[in-house]
Amino acid sequence: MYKLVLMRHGESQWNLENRFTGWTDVDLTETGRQQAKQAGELLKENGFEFDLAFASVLKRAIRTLWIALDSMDAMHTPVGLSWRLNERHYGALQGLNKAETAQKYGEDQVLVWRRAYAIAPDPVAEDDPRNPRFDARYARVPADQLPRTECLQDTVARVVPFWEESIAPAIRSGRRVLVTAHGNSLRALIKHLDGISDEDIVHLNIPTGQPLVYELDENLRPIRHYYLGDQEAIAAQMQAVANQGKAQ
Ligand code: DG2
Repeated sequence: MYKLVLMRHGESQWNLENRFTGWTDVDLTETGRQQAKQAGELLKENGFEFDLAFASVLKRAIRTLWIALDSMDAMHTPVGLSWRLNERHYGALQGLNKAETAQKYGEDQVLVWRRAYAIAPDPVAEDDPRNPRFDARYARVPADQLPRTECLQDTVARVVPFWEESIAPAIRSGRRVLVTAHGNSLRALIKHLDGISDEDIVHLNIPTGQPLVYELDENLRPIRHYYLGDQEAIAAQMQAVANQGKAQ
């Protein structure tokens, strides 16, 4: 049996301000840094050690990983960064406040934009500074793969190849792997791992800074999964994520 740990980054500045973030490279808040530290401590207390870690190329995920590894006294852990683990590109919504957007367009529309599997928000314009083609870190990504908006289906389409080509082979070779990424890039990966339907994935919300352990069989099929830590607090955090799209 293999164990894989998935973790959404700690609270970011735009999580705190309740703004659609996507590929915007915002940093952690002080709370987010504390969450990352506590997550590392929790992993250590529970006997977890890692041979390899992966993160997106966004600093909220990278810093979460650094802080968690630091608090495990494991900063020597090799790290692989990939744009494929980036958050879903939230298109023209990036930067807008989620509650204000719900007041303007209605909660149902915001739920569609946040959670519908195959409906993407409007894209940013070709010359919009939020277009990733202006960001040097994506210079080597083929232009036709760089998104100007994404739905979860699009995110699945770029996350799953990274799972197949990088994460899964590492696990199969016996390496103990930690992945720090984002609410929606992790929802994409979990949808694939657990075979969750397009309808049911709508209800999955991932809390910030909480290690999620997946036990996998020899074919890397999930046997069970569980969050480490205070289960009531985690359930409340998941509900709070769901509520971020409410008008109030
Ligand atoms: C959030 C997820 O991403 O937002 O892009 O706003 O995980 O990087 O903080 P993260 C964003 P929701 O889809 O939950 O609204």
